[in-house]
Amino acid sequence: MARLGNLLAAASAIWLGITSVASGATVKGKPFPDLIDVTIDDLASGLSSGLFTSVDLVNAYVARIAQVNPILHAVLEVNPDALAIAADLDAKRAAGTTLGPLHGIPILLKDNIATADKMNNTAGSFALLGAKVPRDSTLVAKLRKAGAIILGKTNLSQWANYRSSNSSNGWTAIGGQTYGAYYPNMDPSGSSSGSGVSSSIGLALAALGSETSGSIVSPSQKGNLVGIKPTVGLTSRYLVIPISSHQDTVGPMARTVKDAAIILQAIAGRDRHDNYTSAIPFDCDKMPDYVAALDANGLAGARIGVPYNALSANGSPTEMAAFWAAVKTMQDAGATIVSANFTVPSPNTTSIVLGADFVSDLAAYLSELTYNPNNVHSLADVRAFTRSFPAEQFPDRNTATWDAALALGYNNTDVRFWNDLQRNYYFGGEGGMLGAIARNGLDALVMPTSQSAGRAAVVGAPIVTLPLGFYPGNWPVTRSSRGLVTSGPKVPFGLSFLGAKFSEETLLKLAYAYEQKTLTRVNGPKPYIVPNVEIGDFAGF
Ligand SMILES: *[C@@H]1O[C@H](CO)[C@@H](O)[C@H](O)[C@H]1NC(C)=O
Ligand SMILES: *[C@@H]1O[C@H](CO)[C@@H](O)[C@H](O)[C@H]1NC(C)=O
Ligand SMILES: *[C@@H]1O[C@H](CO)[C@@H](O)[C@H](O)[C@H]1NC(C)=O
Ligand SMILES: *[C@@H]1O[C@H](CO)[C@@H](O)[C@H](O)[C@H]1NC(C)=O
Ligand SMILES: *[C@@H]1O[C@H](CO)[C@@H](O)[C@H](O)[C@H]1NC(C)=O
Ligand SMILES: *[C@@H]1O[C@H](CO)[C@@H](O)[C@H](O)[C@H]1NC(C)=O
Ligand SMILES: CC(=O)N[C@H]1CO[C@H](CO)[C@@H](O)[C@@H]1O
Repeated sequence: MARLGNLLAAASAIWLGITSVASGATVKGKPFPDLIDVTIDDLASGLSSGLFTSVDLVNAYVARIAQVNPILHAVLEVNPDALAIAADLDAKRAAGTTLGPLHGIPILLKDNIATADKMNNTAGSFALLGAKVPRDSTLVAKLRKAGAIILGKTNLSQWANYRSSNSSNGWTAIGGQTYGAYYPNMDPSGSSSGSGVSSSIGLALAALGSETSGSIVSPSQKGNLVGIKPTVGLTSRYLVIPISSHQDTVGPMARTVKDAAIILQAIAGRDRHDNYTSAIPFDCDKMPDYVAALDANGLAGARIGVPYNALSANGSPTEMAAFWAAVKTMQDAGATIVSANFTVPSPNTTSIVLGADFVSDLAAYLSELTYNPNNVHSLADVRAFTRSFPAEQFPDRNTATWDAALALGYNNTDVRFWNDLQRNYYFGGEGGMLGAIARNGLDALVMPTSQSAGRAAVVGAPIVTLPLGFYPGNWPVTRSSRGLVTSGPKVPFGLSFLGAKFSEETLLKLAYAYEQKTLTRVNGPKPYIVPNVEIGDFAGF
């Protein structure tokens, strides 16, 4: 039973704008980490020792969502079956069965990853509200098999930021505007906005996001998080609302490298429903062990490249100073730092690949629906719906991205698409990061996360981002066109390790070593808004 007084006190503290960081939390009198800091290992040991149950955990997370969602709009839906699933997993555990490393652990999903249950999968659009899929997305099936509780769906930039040229990060017609937790009215970045915010303040253990170009790494950095943007094809996209089959990928957004690695392990692997997964170079039953790869001394002997000529001359001096300090930290930890310039320092990244893919890939997703309440079968249908449905806020938020995709007049089966795709592969490959890695025999490249996404995106290569630093407490506030705070006091930024395709094991090893040396997240400033309901408010009553 929730302690109502406690909940109300917490809610009013938040309304008054008081930072309410709980500390020294206990469960049944025993010290236990706050849910903003808790790890999978912490939860697994609390669950297996009987300190609390998954039902307690779901109750605590649902109460936390209720505390902050009226302000942050990070969560779109809570799974109405979450408590029943938790009770079932508690019963299995009591009977001696654990399904896997995520047994009884609540995870949130970006609202473009479909589940065959009572929840919707909308990309934040009323066009898809009420639509049904034939089965769980492969990712979700794998999470359930590992024992995870799908706690709910997170808000996002609508259509994963593939609709409008003048919308805002984290806005959807269904969920409204998501805000980041490190400063009032903060731009959460996107498009996995709600996943980043939820993971940053512990509305679940972690969340999944998706990335076409920057949509995991960018909101991860704004949430002071570890984000893995896997190689395209390492994780299945079946029944994930697409932008681009050539660039889309799904990965974890978590608070520690180890938690992110555990979740990646659960979701990686081949899927006959997604042909790109057949590029996985490992034997089916011999996927890498991403958790065993973690090594606190993993930087010793590593060759790390810095693409000097691809770093932006306009990069923030605060971020760049932190970046060069991080490079020095890696060197001090035994890494060899190599100058690894790109042969094409600033490519023309104007490309029709996403637009042409979207025309084909969206139609393919819609054709999978077993119930399609608004009868949308193509991009043209979705565009017509959006422009005529008032809550979609057209024309204040336009459909310029779709207008351009449709104006192409062709899709990704056309030879003109092939030309552009090859050009992209050159910019990301020989002319960009993959060429620099191969020529210099590197384990990874490093870049500030705000500059890392584009080159990896066009070639489907992986990135692991983790906390690098924060803007100083007296930093002036800057705002985007719709008034969101884009930078300001204590707003976090990240460091990216970029690697060859399917090199996640190496990237995670390096990121873990850097994390353990620096502990930037735990030592840094806390969000301005943190729910203060903890497991102890539920366990033992
Ligand atoms: C999904 O959308 C339908 C239609 O609006 C709504 O009735 C239902 O409550 C939603 N599901 C959840 C879990 O919120
Ligand atoms: C995968 O490729 C095969 C052969 O090209 C094709 O028949 C099949 O439809 C593809 N499957 C998907 C899910 O795209
Ligand atoms: C790499 O690029 C930087 C910046 O453009 C330049 O100063 C440096 O000389 C280049 N290094 C090599 C080895 O070409
Ligand atoms: C950039 O690429 C696009 C797409 O191929 C092309 O239309 C445009 O002319 C190019 N721009 C420049 C400056 O080369
Ligand atoms: C893609 O283009 C081909 C060739 O014009 C066409 O036959 C096909 O219907 C198009 N597919 C979609 C989803 O628009
Ligand atoms: C967004 O763009 C459309 C035109 O494409 C315009 O009508 C609308 O006013 C713009 N909204 C804002 C807030 O600028
Ligand atoms: C779970 C939850 O709080 N959902 C909310 C998402 O945002 C919309 C619009 O702001 C609310 O109506 C929902 O209640």
